[in-house]
Amino acid sequence: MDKLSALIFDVDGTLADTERDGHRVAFNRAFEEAGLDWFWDEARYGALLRVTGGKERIRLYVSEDWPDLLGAPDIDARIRSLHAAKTRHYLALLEAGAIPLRPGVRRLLQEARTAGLRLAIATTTTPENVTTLLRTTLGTEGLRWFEVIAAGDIVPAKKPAPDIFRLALSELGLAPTVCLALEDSENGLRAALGAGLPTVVATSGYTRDQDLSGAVAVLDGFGEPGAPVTVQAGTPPAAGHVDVASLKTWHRLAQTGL
Ligand code: XBP
Ligand code: MG
Repeated sequence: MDKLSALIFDVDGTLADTERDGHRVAFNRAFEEAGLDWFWDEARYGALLRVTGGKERIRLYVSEDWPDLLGAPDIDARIRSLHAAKTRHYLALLEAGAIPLRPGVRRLLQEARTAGLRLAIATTTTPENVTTLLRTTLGTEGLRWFEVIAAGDIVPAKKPAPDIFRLALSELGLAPTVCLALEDSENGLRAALGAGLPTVVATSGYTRDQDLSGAVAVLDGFGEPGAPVTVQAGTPPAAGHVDVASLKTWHRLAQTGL
């Protein structure tokens, strides 16, 4: 049976609950700055989240609400420009400390490093969003905890395609059987499973009602000592919160079913 060697983390919704009060707010600020009367409320953003990638999400919105714009000769450039502005606003939110790590994430990362587990990231979001989130929450030292950061447009197909997880595995030089993916959403779970990765899902505000079948465990977060997680599917963590021992148990169960 293969020993667990590495954890591959998703970012948005997994390391931090970034969507409702982070990315969504940044999109709306970019629209306002561009003089557009576009506004994504929480419910609409939740629906648009079915598409990963900020530029792809803007295009989906345009196709639904402003379909005539899709034919404009400069539509690609306008989407890129809007998304660049959105990223600027999102980075400003991160620098202001507006987006903390989810409870238990810092503890779990430190425990994983102490246990000698290698750490990587596989995310759809823009690379600078990742490095800035890590730096503003874990410091420049924390940024170095991750050997691989696979992010954004670096792959042709975004989640639920497995490309970004396959890239992370390739850069780690590891087989999926010695790794565990940590995700928050159905798109992310499908991507990780597509890459052959056993996957633990910590649902976030927008994802707890999604189809998360195939995950080795589905929880409402990572928990902390004294603040146990609620288990939606799979074997509950013995300690009540996610720790390295529970990750190793889930990894073994994914391989043996026992
Ligand atoms: C989540 C996404 C990203 C973010 C927005 O990525 O789908 O598109 O919503 O970031 P993941 P960008 O869950 O894989 O971390 O605007 O930079 O795409
Ligand atoms: Mg996610």
